[in-house]
Amino acid sequence: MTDKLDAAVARAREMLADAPRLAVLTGSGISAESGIQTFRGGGGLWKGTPIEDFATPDGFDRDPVGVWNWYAQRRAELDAARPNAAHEALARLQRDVLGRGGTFTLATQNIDGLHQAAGSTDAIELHGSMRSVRCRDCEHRREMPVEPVAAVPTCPRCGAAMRPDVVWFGEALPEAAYLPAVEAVAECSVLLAVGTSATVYPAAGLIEWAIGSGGKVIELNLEPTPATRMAAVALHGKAGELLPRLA
Ligand code: BV8
Ligand code: ZN
Repeated sequence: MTDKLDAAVARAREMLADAPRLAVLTGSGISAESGIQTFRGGGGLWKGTPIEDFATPDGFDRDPVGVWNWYAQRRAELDAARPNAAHEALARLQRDVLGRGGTFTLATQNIDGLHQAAGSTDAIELHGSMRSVRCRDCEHRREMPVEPVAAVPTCPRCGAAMRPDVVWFGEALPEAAYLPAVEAVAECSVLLAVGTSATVYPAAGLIEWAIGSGGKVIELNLEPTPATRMAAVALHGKAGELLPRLA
């Protein structure tokens, strides 16, 4: 570790040690060391198609089996994946903060369920999860892992196509997830942003919201992002190495 990084880790530890209200926002980077591909890591493309075209309602309508099986493949990656030291450190941090009477809110953009597997409780899944599927048209939802199909299942209630229960580009985040996340960052004393490129809204907007509400931001990422300029402390390195030093 460089002295600069050591000093930044020490400052971040101080900020976390007495933060009465802690909010955490994670992105795909926190799962990279579990072997899960980040969007950017995959070059932001899938079959040569930009994610923004593929992970959309139109993308699904154009190629329902293709999109469904893209999620099935990503879910299959999870069978081999385990939470890494970063997920485990956040679960410890939650217990420590709650143990000293503070408040702790974890909002993730990830759909891999690794925070829950590491012991984090009440994790807010801003972009949904791969544990359930829902009807493309009506409210019908079913807890079932997304597995490969030759044809996507149809809704038993209205006959429309079922789809992964995730938030695609151009879709609003579920209020049940977004509102508690907004509330947490509006009240937080510190927001810890880990492994997110801070480019996808409205999730990325939570960082600005924390600043606007007087919260301080600690960013942990391999590289600078648009959020770095807002951070009181920016830690550049791997989440699996740095987070255990903070918690
Ligand atoms: C909405 C789905 C409106 C599940 C995801 C122009 C045209 C069209 C749309 C827009 C536009 N401009 C803005 C928009 C809105 C759009 C948007 O923000 N686009 C961006 C690309 C500009 N947002 C939306 O469409 C949102 N909806 O706006 O709806 C609306 C409103 C009201 C009513 C109706 C409609 C919906 C956004 C949600 C999209 N779904 N996921 C899934 O398939 O996973 S987003 C998806 O990509 C991920 O969830 C992730 O959040 C995002 C970014 O991917 P990555 O960059 O890979 O991941 P991440 O950001 O986490 O970056 C990885 C980081 O980790 C990197 O910085 C890397 O350095 C770091 N890292 C890597 N390894 C490590 C590490 N750090 C530490 N340690 C390591 N080891
Ligand atoms: Zn239906």
